[in-house]
Amino acid sequence: MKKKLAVMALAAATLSMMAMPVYADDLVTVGYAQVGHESDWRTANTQNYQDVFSEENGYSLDLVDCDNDNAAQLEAVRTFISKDMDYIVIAPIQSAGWDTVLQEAQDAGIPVIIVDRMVKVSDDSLYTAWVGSNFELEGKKAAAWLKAYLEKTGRGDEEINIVDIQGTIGASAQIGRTKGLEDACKENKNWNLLAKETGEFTQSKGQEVMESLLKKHKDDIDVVYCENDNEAFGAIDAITAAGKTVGTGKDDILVMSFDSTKTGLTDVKDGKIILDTECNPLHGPRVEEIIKALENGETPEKQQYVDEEIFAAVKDVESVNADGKDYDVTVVNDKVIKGRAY
Ligand code: GZL
Ligand code: ZN
Repeated sequence: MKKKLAVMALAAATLSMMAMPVYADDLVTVGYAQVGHESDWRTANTQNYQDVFSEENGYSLDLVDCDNDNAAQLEAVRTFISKDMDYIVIAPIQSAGWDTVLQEAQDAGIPVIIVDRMVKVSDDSLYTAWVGSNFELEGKKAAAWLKAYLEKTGRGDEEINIVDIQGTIGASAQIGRTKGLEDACKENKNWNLLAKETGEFTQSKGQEVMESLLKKHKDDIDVVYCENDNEAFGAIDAITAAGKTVGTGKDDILVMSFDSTKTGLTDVKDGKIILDTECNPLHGPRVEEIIKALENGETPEKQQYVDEEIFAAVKDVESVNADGKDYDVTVVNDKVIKGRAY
């Protein structure tokens, strides 16, 4: 009887040990220097990292919202270094200016994973891996769609006046999307790029810039190329407030956008945005795979691009070709929006 009691006591003690909360020193500590909270895309990206790098998944996530402020972002990274975090993740507001602090992280022996946008560094051994989007390809896809759409609707030879509401200047997302459009304007002699102005990836700035462009270019604007959905929302408000129409027809201003957030795709379904090129914010799981590989002493892939589609309000163009690859165009309806994760 005594022996049985002893066994039961041991079992109870073992069970209670297993139920013990995971102590901080068991968690993998991750510092994430996040761009800010400027857009719906950014909100989805932040939520995704909080979902993936949770305590129950074995992580302690220190996410700092740097509010689009470069100095604050460098400071956040230096704080992570002083806290000796296991991993540092950076979504760089700007591409430039990273060599020094990345060297400091390397000297401290902390692997750095760059996500979303890219850094321009003298030596890419300064970061361990990168997961993000090919922004120039996004721009090429959007421009290829516009060319096909104009041809399909009998406007292939028409003079087309375009304004570019750019993202945050110096962000690789802005650099790539602007380049995709500029190169297409060089190729298509009848496309005129009337203006490029930053909308900071925000709705309020997008509206402000659109208002000033309408004052300056009056009825001459045919296409507004917004480098993210929040700018497009602002531009649409400005266009309609000026008594003009957005849409898909010859007399409408055609609004193009990037991100393909649910709100953006709702405007596509309603015909207010004619084309929305996806930029996928949900790369938390890819980053977790990289961290798991590093935890196991493996070497992760240096660069990983996320997969991205294109969404249209009209069915005239079924697919586009960019960088030698064909991309199907998805016409947006309620079912498409219901199936979207962000
Ligand atoms: C792109 C990302 C951009 C989004 C914007 O990967 O960096 O920043 O397109 C966000 O919505 O502000
Ligand atoms: Zn703010």
